[in-house]
Amino acid sequence: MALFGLFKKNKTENDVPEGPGGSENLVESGTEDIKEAILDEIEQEEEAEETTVAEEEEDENDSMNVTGNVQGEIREAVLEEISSGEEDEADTEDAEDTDDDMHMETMRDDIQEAVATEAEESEKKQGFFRRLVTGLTKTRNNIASGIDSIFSSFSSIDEEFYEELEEVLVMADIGIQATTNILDQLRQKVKEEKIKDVSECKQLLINSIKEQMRVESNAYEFEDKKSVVLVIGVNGVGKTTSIGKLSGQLKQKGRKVLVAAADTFRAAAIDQLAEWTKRAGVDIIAQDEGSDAAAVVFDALQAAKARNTDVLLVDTAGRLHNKKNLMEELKKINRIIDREYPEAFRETFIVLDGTTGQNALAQAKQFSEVADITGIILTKLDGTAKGGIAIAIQSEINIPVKYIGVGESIDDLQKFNADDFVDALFDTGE
Ligand SMILES: Nc1nc2c(ncn2[C@@H]2O[C@H](COP(=O)(O)OP(=O)(O)OP(=O)(O)O)[C@@H](O)[C@H]2O)c(=O)[nH]1
Ligand SMILES: [Mg+2]
Repeated sequence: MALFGLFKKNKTENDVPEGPGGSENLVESGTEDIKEAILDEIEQEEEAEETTVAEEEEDENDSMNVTGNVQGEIREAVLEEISSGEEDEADTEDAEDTDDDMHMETMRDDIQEAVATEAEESEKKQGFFRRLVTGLTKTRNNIASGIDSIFSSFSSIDEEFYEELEEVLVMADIGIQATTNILDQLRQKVKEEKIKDVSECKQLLINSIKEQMRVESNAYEFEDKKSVVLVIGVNGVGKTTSIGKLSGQLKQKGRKVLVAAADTFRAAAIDQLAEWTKRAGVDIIAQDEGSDAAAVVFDALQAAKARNTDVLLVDTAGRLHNKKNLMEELKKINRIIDREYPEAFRETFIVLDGTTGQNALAQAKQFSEVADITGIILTKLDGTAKGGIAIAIQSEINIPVKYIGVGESIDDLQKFNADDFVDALFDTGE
């Protein structure tokens, strides 16, 4: 891979770029050269790989027997055992075959494990909801207390009532457009259902917000396909952390995960990702600091195909939409994925920092002009007063929020659930 060395930048302590500004230099020269060179490389690599692919695939197939579908099979077997467990147990007592005894022992262990896992999962879910409720405390104070005071001070549903509601929703960062949608729907329902009582209106309002935010059921298709997930966004929003968390969760689900360290600007960025992948127990493809990001992606794509990877997660450097060269780099990465792995299922997640409110909305709009964004990861919802932004994002740019971050540990990235979110926001106690 000496070729890629050509594009490495020799750095001193002082010229390590801090962010998008400094990093532009890395891609200024040689975009086309790299592309051409990569094409040349493909041919050579393919020849070399043909021999290794076969070997690796064999290995991978073996390991898939352990890590791939087998968890689901164990679960099914365990569930079957649970229903017929007692009968089988009686049989085992009579049987003299020690193999059967051992088999039952294993199955009993599996059952215990499954029960423990269920309990753990339910506890985790409750834990998550509690975290969400806590994380949304400030937002809730913004929205719910304002709404409560409107509902307690108005006795009839009139124009002034709607105006006050509008003000509270806009103040909580829900945004003008989302607020208008929510209130239009509310007005319509109030009319249709001939509602006169203000108190009956509150649940309608909550439902109307939930409707705005519902995520399509096929939103997580990528988890079960051979997929490439590109993760983009501005500096410090939580891209690397979210990839770390997601890789751990996918691995726990039995998926074969590979992570590409395509943020090559700082050694620290690569180290940070390596640390997460170590914790998650997944593989990483990385090159030295200063390497061409597209080359890392290229390598990762080859590795993903050769290793029969299920999900390839690509971490990228933080970039501002107005940094032309960085946006070009992003387009190039996209092209390489399209060309090298056209059959892969594609996801492009933009990570947005929930604490930045309307700014996050602007970022999503700007990035969607250069990338085909398929989902949003909204981070740092723990401890922000601006959680209403999730609602604004959903309705204003029509890109679903697929994950939310409510803390820094591996379980703190959760699939977005509109009902949970709005319940936590209004703390309806349901
Ligand atoms: N409280 C909280 N902190 C978070 C969350 N997600 C990320 N962080 C923190 O935000 C900081 C930045 O996260 P990174 O993952 O490094 O962000 P990044 O987008 O990769 O940053 P660059 O690579 O510099 O562009 C870290 O300290 C994370 O621990 C979250 O959901 N909640
Ligand atoms: Mg990062």
